[in-house]
Amino acid sequence: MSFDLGLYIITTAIPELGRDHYDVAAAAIEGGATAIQLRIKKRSMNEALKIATAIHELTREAGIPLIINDHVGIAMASKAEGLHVGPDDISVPSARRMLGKTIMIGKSTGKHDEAIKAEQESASYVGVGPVFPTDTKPGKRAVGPSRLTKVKAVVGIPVVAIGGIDLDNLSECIEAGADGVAVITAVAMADDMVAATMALRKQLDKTREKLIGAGGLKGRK
Ligand code: TZP
Ligand code: MG
Repeated sequence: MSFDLGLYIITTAIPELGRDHYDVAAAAIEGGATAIQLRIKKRSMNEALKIATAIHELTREAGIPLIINDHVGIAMASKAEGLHVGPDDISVPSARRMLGKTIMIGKSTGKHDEAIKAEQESASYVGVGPVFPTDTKPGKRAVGPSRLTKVKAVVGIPVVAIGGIDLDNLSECIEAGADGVAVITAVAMADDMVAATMALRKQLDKTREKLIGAGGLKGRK
């Protein structure tokens, strides 16, 4: 099955705003997210699985994929549609052996050679970033939208831009070659998370239409 990773919203908990992963996921789905990632860091596996299961009900109903960050066991137990791993997590080949052929496995990459390797190792998509500076990954150097163009030129799998993406720079990422954008802060910290997601979705659709009109969406996943 192929999924649209165009507006890929990543959950987080913002206790000071009374928001937990479920609230972010629910609002993002209502606003038109095309994929949800559960990025849960400081919870017991038991609690994480409960949250994954609850969010999975929502994503299933919406017909969009749930992707689990880091935890292969939770991806397996929740029967999520995807797993996302970074350089310090389980390798793509090991995750693929455990989860099977059909699940989506995403890999965070910085440079184009890492993206090529990820595709060779059976990754389903690559996350590229941080594209712009972001407080979510403090101290990590931004690679800029030109990196998206470079990676897109050398892989056949979808390229998802991540890091500091908001309404003002989303189009730049898509125009540079990204198939989609992954967003935390611009949704989770918004006054109105549903409205913020809707605005991002509208901008994504508008940019895609413009590129299709210009013949520039060929080969996008
Ligand atoms: N990986 C690279 S940048 C990033 C991750 C998880 C953070 C993206 O979050 P934000 O808040 O949308 O910049
Ligand atoms: Mg990770």
